[in-house]
Amino acid sequence: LHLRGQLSRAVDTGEFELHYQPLVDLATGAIIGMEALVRWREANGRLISPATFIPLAEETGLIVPLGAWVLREACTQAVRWQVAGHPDLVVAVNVSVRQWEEATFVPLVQQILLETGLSPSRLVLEITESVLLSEPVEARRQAEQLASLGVRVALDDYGTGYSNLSQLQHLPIAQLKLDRTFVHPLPGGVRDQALVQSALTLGQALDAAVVAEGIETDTQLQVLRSLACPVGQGYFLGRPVPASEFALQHLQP
Ligand code: G
Ligand code: G
Ligand code: MN
Ligand code: NA
Repeated sequence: LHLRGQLSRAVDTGEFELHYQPLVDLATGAIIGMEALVRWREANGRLISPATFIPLAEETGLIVPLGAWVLREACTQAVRWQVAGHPDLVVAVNVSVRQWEEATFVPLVQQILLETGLSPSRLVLEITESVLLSEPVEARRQAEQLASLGVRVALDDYGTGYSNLSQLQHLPIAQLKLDRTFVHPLPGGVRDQALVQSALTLGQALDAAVVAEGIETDTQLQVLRSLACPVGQGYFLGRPVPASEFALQHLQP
């Protein structure tokens, strides 16, 4: 109850910041973009993880204004970096079910693209399979609207949800983000690699680039490269860090 009040106030006073984690082309090692991850900086300087406050923000509906702030801030930052000499960077933003189901979600995305000047093709919206659960037809229609704007939709935490292949077949997804539970056991055994391979095959069938999440070791990276996984993310490639640090670590000319 106390946290709820603090969260509500924090949305009003803007106590949030975004950290950015690199998305890497595994064949070349080049940075292709970054995922924006929200953090709550309390007045005392303490950082609170989204794992703590996102569920509460979803419950209370505060995720709607918070999510709009995240989207606007991430697009603004992406344009800054593009203008600073990295025109091809894409920015990935997490969208919760509650936001996705707002009737005004697509117009909001359009408005933020217009305001910030970010090219629609440089924005990736990460949704989870849970958006398919309650309103699969509506989810598909909305994903098609976004795709027709040129915005790309990624399926986050792939492999942990309940979507079936026929639902995925009709969803215009540009990226399949393979959950880190499939990356963690690598090199593992034949079965572990076969699961990753099956996600890569599915990605090809759906014309969606597979992003391996949670790469923490060089060995995991090498296995994924040998399997020709196109994109990776994880602590071994770069931790989520504030924008200034991201630029120092990853965007040096
Ligand atoms: O960054 P971290 O691993 O602590 O994030 C924990 C969880 O919070 C992840 O599931 C991540 O997707 C989610 N998350 C991080 N930032 C955002 C955000 O801006 N919006 C939403 N909806 N979820 C986020
Ligand atoms: O649910 P989603 O995939 O958006 O979650 C992203 C979260 O995963 C972020 O909170 C980020 O901090 C976390 N994360 C990113 N890279 C790694 C990693 O290599 N290992 C682990 N355990 N978590 C990671
Ligand atoms: Mn994500
Ligand atoms: Na994930």
